[in-house]
Amino acid sequence: MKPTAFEKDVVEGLNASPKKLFSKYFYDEKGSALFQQIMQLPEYYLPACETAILKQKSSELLKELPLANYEVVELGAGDGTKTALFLEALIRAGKTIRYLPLDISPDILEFNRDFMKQRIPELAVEPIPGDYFHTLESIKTRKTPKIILFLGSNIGNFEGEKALEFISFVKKYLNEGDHFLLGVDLKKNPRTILAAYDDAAGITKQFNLNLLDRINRELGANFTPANFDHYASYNPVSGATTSYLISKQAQQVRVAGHTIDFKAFEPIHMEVSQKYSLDDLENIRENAGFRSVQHFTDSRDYFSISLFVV
Ligand code: AVI
Repeated sequence: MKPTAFEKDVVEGLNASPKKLFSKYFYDEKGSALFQQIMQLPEYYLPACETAILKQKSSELLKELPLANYEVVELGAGDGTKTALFLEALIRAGKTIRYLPLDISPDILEFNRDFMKQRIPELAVEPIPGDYFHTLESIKTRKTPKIILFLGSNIGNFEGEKALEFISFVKKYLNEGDHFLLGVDLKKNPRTILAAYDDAAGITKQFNLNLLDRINRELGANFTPANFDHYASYNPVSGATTSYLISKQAQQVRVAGHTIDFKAFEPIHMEVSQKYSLDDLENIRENAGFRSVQHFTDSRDYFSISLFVV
C-alpha cells in the first residue's frame, strides 16, 4: 500500500540531518485540545493581544474599508470566536457581508457555522473545507470585493521564505481595492517570547511530545516520549522561535518499518514561530507587491493586525 503523506514526511524527516518533523501534524484531536490549553496560558500572550486589537481598534480599521459590500474570507478559520468581533464591527458600520471560513477540518467549520448562527444570526456564512491552495482557487472568480483574513500568527509557522511565498500566493487571488488582514506576533523582549513557548505548566512540552504519540498510534512506531525533552529557543536577530525535542539518551526507534538511531542530545526540529518587526512587514509588503500596509497594534506593541491593500 502507498504510504500516506504523513508517513512519508515522518520517515523522510527522521532520516534527514538534522532530524525534522512538521508542526502541521501537531493538530490531531489531542494536539488540538492541547493547543486550546496553550491559548489560555498566562505566558502565551498572543490571543489576548489579538482580541484586544479587534476590540479596541475596529473603528480605526473600518475607516480603511470604505465599501458597502464585502466577502470576508478567512484562511484557517478555526472556531471563528475572535473573528466574530471583526464581523460584528463591519455589520455595525452598516456593511453587507458574507463570511467564507476556509479550513482543512470540516468539524471545526461546522462549529464555526453554528457559533456564527447563534452570535450573528443575520450573517451569511459559507464554509469551504479544504487546504488553502485549493479553496482559494474556488473563490477566484467571485466579483464582490474581498477581505482575506489570516489571523492568530499562523503566518509565523511558515519557515523562512515560505511566509513571503504564501503572502505573494494569496495576493494573486486579490483584485485592486481588495484587502489582506494579517495577524502577526511582533519582535519584543526575548524573555517574553521564550516564556510563551516554554510555559511553566509544561503544556507546550506535551503539545510537542504528542506528535511522537501520534506517530506511535498512527504509524505503529515505538517512541518513548519520556526519553525526549522539549527545548525552545529564540533568535532575536532573525526573530525565529524554534522548538526542538531532544533525545535524552542514545536510542533506537522503529517507525513504519525503519530503524531510526538517535545520539544522546540529538535534536528533532519541531516548529518555527517567526516574530516580525514593522520593518520586516514593510519589506514583505514591497516584495509581495501590495500598495500599502497599515499596522494596528495592542497597547504594548506585542502583536499587530496589519492591513495590506492591493
Ligand atoms: C498556531 N501557531 C500560531 C502557534 C504559534 O504560536 O506558533 C502554535 C504554537 N506552538 C507552540 N505554542 C503555540
